[in-house]
Amino acid sequence: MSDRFFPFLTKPVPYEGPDSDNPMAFKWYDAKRKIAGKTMEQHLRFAVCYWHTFKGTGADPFGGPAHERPWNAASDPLQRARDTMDAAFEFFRKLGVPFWCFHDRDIAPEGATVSESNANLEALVQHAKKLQKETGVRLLWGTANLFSHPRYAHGAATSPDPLVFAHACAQVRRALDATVELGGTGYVFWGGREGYSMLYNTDMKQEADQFARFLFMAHEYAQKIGFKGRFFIEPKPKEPSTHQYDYDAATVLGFLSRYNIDFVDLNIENNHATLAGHSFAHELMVASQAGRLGSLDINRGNPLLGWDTDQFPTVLEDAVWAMHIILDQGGLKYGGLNFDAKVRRGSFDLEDLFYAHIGAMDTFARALIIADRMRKDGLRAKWLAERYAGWKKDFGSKVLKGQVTLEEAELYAIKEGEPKRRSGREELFENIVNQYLYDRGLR
Ligand code: XUL
Ligand code: CO
Repeated sequence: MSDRFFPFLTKPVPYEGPDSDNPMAFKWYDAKRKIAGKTMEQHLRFAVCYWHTFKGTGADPFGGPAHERPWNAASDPLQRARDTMDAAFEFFRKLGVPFWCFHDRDIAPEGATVSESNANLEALVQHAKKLQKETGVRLLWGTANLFSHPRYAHGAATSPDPLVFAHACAQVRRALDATVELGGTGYVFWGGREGYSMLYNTDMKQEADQFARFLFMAHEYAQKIGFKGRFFIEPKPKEPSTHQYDYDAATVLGFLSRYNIDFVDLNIENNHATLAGHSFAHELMVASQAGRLGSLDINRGNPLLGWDTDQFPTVLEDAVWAMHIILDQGGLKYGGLNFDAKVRRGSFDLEDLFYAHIGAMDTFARALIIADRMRKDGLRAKWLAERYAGWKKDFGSKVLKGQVTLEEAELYAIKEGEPKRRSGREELFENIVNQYLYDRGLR
């Protein structure tokens, strides 16, 4: 493998441990280190996202592209796509991540017709296949970009125009082909423009029916071509639509049960959780408790800005919650931790791409160590057992078994009198958690 795009790094990023001052080394992520019976690599299943890291330009509503990338030099769009992919695999290998994720239009340019777009995609999928073989890097999940093209202005699967729906089907069909061809274990549906901005011109029930149908059609096709992975819906409350249909985890779970869809799990993103007015932990917990937490997009928002800033995740406590919940549910079988994050407009050096990923991987590796230790010490399990102890015995357990009527419950209340009040101990628990995060020097 060449050093064509990142010549400043001729070897993969090494693990040097928490005392290292080398910015191009891991302090916590030690891929082969075993924690709770599996290696860090197996637990964390890191994936680099293609769109932000290789297609991101630093553009924002106030200014156009600000990042010059050497892989964008060729004038022919297909050559540019191949160069970008070569750069991406050089980066994956040097960073030492096992997986990557893409949208169809990230890896291959849109053509003038559906057939031309399909041919472009197929050419780049074959290139990716070769690079995957050379590097050992695998595909975590694929998806289709159903939001950038002007035809999707009123939505894709939820468009009022069935021909737009057909175009969305065409893209998903080929993106599924690409995912299967590259061995991906997940396929993501992020709502994009599936939502609305005014009710005078929107029939919500009609659009929900369309979206459900779309999922059934995609599922049927995926079965036909031998897809062995899972579908994931990625909730987001707003942006670009004023009201996105996949608002949050609870809304998506409600939609799935309303249409009896059992073949879709959730891909939870931190910044989408905070846009919905939730914490990352809340969304992860809602999905996990329903048995539907499939994958995570790890990034973070900025509490001072109200939009999807997609910053790299560096907040340890968020990461500890994520790893705690993942360990509690026995891991992520089909999904992983995808960096849906971009470097800031002012961070335009190629080195910044490495610093961003290294810091985020270290944050989650450290979180894994801490969450494992908290679980081994039985911290949350003990707190929950004490708090809900009443539901395990006598009256409580009978209620849960459906053996108590409303009148019998009243009799019990009369007989027992006022309940003994118990403190929730929030401040104490915060102190103990802080000891794990900062004081105990867990390594
Ligand atoms: C947009 C977003 C997407 C999805 C994939 O907010 O998160 O990049 O992750 O379409
Ligand atoms: Co995302």
